[in-house]
Amino acid sequence: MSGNETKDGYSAVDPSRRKFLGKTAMAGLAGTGAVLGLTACGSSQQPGGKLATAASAAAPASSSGEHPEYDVPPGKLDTYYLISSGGHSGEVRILGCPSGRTIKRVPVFNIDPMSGWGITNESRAIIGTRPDGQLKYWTGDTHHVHGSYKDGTYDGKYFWVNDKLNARVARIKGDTFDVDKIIDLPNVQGHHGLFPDKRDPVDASINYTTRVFAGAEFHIPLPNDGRDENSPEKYGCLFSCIDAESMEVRWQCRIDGNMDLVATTYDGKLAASNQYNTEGGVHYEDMMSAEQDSCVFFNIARIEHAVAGGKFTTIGDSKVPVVDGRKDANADPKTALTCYVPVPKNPHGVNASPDGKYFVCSGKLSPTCSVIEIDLVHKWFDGELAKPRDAVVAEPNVGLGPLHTAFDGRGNAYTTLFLDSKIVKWNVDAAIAQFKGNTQSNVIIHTIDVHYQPGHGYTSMGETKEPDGKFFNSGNKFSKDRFLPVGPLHVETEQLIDITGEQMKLIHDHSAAPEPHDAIIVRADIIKTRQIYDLNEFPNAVKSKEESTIERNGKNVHIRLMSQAPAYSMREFTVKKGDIVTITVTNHDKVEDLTHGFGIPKYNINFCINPQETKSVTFVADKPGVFWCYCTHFCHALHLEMRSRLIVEA
Ligand code: K7E
Ligand code: RUQ
Ligand code: CUA
Ligand code: CA
Repeated sequence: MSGNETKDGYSAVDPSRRKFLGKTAMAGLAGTGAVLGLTACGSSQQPGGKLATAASAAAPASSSGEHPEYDVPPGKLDTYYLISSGGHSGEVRILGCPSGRTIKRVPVFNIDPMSGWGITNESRAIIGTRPDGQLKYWTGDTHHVHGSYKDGTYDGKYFWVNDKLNARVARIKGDTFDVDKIIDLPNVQGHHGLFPDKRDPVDASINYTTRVFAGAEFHIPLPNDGRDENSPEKYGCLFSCIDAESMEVRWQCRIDGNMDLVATTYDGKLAASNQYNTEGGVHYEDMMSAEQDSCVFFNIARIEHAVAGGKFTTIGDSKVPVVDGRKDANADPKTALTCYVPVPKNPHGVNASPDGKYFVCSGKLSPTCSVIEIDLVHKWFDGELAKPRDAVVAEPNVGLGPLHTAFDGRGNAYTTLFLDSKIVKWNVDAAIAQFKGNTQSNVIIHTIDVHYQPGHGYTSMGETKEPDGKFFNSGNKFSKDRFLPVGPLHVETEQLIDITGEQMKLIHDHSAAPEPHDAIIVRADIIKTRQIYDLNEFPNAVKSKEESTIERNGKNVHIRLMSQAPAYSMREFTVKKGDIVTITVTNHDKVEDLTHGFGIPKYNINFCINPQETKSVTFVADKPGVFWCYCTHFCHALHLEMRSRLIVEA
């Protein structure tokens, strides 16, 4: 399971920095926790922190009038949407950029009493329920949000987000920013990286997203049925391909090692994932024992050809075809489904350059970024490249703890340095020249302090063919002294950086509730949202006063309501104790933003209904009495008066 067949390329690495992260140094550091920057994070007294603070004082002040291009004064709109994951909050957030203002929190894998996500029948059907009626899951961990593509740029139709915790994929509609589908990935734990394809690998007329790829980070026994927990050879990780429209899992590919993040090429032919645990280790010491891990490439057309030709197995109860992408089964490049490109140990992050030429794998435990040329990977698959490592065309030293890389479209890369608490701007062509032996090549252009320990960084439109090189946002894992303290846990920071010039300029800090990972910055004109819903989209809509009725069928009672400011269509409705009650509400208001709520005291029910939308809830009327159902969302001068009585007879 080791990916260490070659060590070439190391000659280009500055030996002093290499030594710093040599095996012995690493083991020592690991013992103190310093390897992950934990000592630095806990204290603002350490030198790195002080330096960083001093530097920030000299940074341009935000909204001071000095930089009108960053100002979003009252009454003006942001020019970008920043669509961000929310980590273990389970949600996705939408911010305005450059202001950093939060515009919407989209409930995804969590429960949200404001919208009723996880409470209404419709949302519960999307999340999925168990036979006993409980939600299947009400926790999640979102890391990576990516949008659907058309002609190499966002089309604003869909956004997908991963759930690392319960191995799911959710789809968010770009017109309403609601989730419309959630699926489970079979035989996977730790679904981490996610990326849509950008065009079809075979059919040139399909220049838009039709697949979404998902990497699995944790090895599990396949099948994971309790029999093989002590048989390492039975453990494996699967790479999954999901149909972008139907959201069905099309196929999975079993690999050697694990997967972390995912990237896709602009030609649609390849997807890749960085691998930090090619060792297949169970403990972290094992996971960092090898000098090299890899970036595994998937040849999509070949995999789908194998699936069509019946060359697959299935695992456990799952019907999803699984092809074999392990090294032993893919020794001949000309038929291989996968290509494992060695990179220095424990890489984190793989990002596609907007010119379509390169993938950059950040080193994490190595101070390097590995630049992989896509054409050379294609050459390997064609049998014309001696070994996968030859696809690495640069490996510049960029600083300590490189995690994620973004691009400005002018040939420069911006890498987050977790341990150094910096963003480093470096030039890709210069790095390639240096790797070829040009010692005069100036790779590093500028570095800037961020506060503190950045994870992801991403640029405006930087993951499309239309990068505009205006903004870079740094998602920092620790804010320490940047905001008023609120107890032991501090809020996270995001820092917006101007990348239009040679030097980066810090624009402003904004707080970010724990815990965003990755985000994308999408030009505002690409997103086309709707003002109101359409009554006809909802099969259970209560369309008129005549349809607003109470229907009884044995113990099942269906109360069909309309809301229209400032009243519900029935002033009271009576049921009997023990009845199974469904309340459906259609909001007949037609004005955008005229949303009503519906809360039932003591029944733990609360949701809101947007203009022309229909939602329903079902509960057992187990408590007799009078319950004032009231509008929980401020809607009208008579909002407080907007109520009805639920009467439960003993
Ligand atoms: Cu680096 Cu989940 Cu994208 Cu977080 S991962 S930082
Ligand atoms: S009342 S306007 Cu609860 Cu003060 Cu709302
Ligand atoms: Cu209706 Cu508040
Ligand atoms: Ca490793």
